[in-house]
Amino acid sequence: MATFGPCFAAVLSVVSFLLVASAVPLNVSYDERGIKLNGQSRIIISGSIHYPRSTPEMWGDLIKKAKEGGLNAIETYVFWNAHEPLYRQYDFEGNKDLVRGFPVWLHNLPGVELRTNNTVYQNEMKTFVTLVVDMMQKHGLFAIQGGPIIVAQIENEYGNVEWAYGNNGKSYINWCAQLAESYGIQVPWIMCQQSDAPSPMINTCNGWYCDQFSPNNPKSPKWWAENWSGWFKDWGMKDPHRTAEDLAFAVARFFQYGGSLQNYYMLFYSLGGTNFDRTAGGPYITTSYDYDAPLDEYGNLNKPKWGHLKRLHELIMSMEEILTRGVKRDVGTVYMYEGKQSCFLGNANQNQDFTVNLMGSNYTVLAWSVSILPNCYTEVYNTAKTVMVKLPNEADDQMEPYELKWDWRPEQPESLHQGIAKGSVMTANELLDQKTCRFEQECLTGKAITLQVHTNGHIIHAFVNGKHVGSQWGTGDHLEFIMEKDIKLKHGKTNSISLLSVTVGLQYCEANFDTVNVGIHGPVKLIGNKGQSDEVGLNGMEEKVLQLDNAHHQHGWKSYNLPSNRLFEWYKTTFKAPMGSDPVVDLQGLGKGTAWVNGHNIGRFWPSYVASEDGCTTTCDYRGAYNSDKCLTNCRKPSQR
Ligand SMILES: *[C@@H]1O[C@H](CO)[C@@H](O)[C@H](O)[C@H]1NC(C)=O
Ligand SMILES: *[C@@H]1O[C@H](CO)[C@@H](O)[C@H](O)[C@H]1NC(C)=O
Ligand SMILES: *[C@@H]1O[C@H](CO)[C@@H](O)[C@H](O)[C@H]1NC(C)=O
Ligand SMILES: CC(=O)N[C@H]1CO[C@H](CO)[C@@H](O)[C@@H]1O
Repeated sequence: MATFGPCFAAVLSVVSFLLVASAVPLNVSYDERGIKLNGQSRIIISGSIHYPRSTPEMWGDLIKKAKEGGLNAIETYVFWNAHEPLYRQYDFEGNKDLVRGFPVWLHNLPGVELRTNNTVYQNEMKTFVTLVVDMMQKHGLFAIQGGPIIVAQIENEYGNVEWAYGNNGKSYINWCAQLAESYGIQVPWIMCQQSDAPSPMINTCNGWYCDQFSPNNPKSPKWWAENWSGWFKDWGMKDPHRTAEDLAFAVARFFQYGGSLQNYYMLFYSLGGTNFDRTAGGPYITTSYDYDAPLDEYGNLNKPKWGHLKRLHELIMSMEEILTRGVKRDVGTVYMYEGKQSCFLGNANQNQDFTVNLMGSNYTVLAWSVSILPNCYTEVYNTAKTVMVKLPNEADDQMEPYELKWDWRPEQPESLHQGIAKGSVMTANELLDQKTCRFEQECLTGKAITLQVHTNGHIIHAFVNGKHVGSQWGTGDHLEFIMEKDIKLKHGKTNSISLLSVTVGLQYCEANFDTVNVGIHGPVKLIGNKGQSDEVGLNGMEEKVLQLDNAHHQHGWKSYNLPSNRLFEWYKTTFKAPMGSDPVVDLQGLGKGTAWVNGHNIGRFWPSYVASEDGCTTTCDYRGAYNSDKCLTNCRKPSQR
């Protein structure tokens, strides 16, 4: 996964913006050293905040915390799927509960091929990007209009998949560049992970470390669009953890070697880091999108990472003039400007500390660290020397836990036939791509046989004549699997086999990702097929059993004989909101499902799926190149509660 990067972003974002607060018109330009605002070189330290995965009430606090943490810009994607859920039906209000990815209608347009030299696709992309650019312009949001947008991005990490499209890919990227330029919005346009970015598009780096990166055009500045502050988490996987020391090392080295704009991905993934409803970061990615970021899923400071980076940001900012205008000497060690000098001492050896002689004095630079000496004499910061911060006692804030009283009702009272949503039935004589549906096979046979189902994931529940016969699911590494169950059929009678296929996030990344089928792709080994029907959703959702205030939907709930370990049950409870500003729902004890609070779908839960027991560490060495398998914790525990 690491080689492709977090390209779940790739398919979603068409344009991304960096924001700084300003009220007067700003002329944004750049040279090889960096961005210039009204002709003055600036350092930009930015964080990613994605609006659809949070509530607007949280935004102010998050931006404030970003600023307190020493950032001076915010980056966000614009989510095509959220804003155009249906063809030509735009929605720019509130946050939407959509499957992440291009809008599904796009995939269904006749003759379309996504992200390549295809006129059907290009017309749609142009329509949408133009809509967004016009909207920004209308509200005066570009810097030249006195607004906060200083950088825009077109496409995302296309360089990773371009090879698969051959000459058409190249031609597409040139078309993207022309489209971007055609708007004349007077902010620099970037393309991240695009080593052949056509001028004046600025190719930027995404990755764990970007110090050795150089843009393809010598006139482009060195920008780091996605510095991965951690890594995402899969269901059933352990917790990845990137240390504050290593993250600070990567950031300091980037600036040491002449970087001038960098963006944390994610400072805070999507304001709360939560994939609400049926959205997901990609196949099998958890509801939580914490990313081990400096601000955690709930917007709380992730210490000591937060404080350690805040000090670094403030220091880098204080050296802004010398870093953006100074003369560089000794491969990034010394920066000199107007008689002043600043120094960086870096040590990328992961085992040995080095003693460096700088202007007559000896300095010890710890392994895998960078020391910053703003006046070249006094070390004021070293990336490996974190200041430990004692966490406030969270328990003080909390109410005494008390037992909740639950009501329940079954999803399928008699048989699965009646239990599925009736409003959305399709029939076909072949297996369909089941991006979100259930399908059922009717067969006419009379003996005990083995049911064999080949599926592309992610979860299968099998029923024979309305009775559950088994369930199976893939793991993060093996989403495709074959389910085999010995079943008994009724002799001489019509038997029904129902397979409920569940997906946990769709493909987002590889070339032609939209053509990857999801769910049961077959063969389903049974003879005498009489067609199938595909149906979407659950009865309870159709009936809006979740609307607590609707008396009409109160019937059917029981408060006695609470069932556990059973499939297809609805559970509900009412409770007093706990004290404190950030209450958290802990669904430990439940199996797998989706939860609503006051009618809002807060996403999937799956605490019964625990991570395997090996591979965790109790200590974490920050030294050495980070990857997503390093410093894992949470073995034998649910990946998310
Ligand atoms: C913007 O700044 C650049 C670089 O300083 C300069 O070349 C250009 O003329 C300025 N444009 C406007 C419209 O002021
Ligand atoms: C791109 O598409 C256009 C129109 O369909 C076609 O004329 C052109 O040859 C294509 N470019 C490449 C490189 O295949
Ligand atoms: C610095 O270290 C070198 C090598 O160990 C030593 O010869 C020199 O005397 C030291 N200089 C100072 C100022 O301590
Ligand atoms: C995962 C990833 O994209 N890593 C890249 C980080 O940056 C370095 C230097 O530019 C690249 O070589 C890596 O491929």
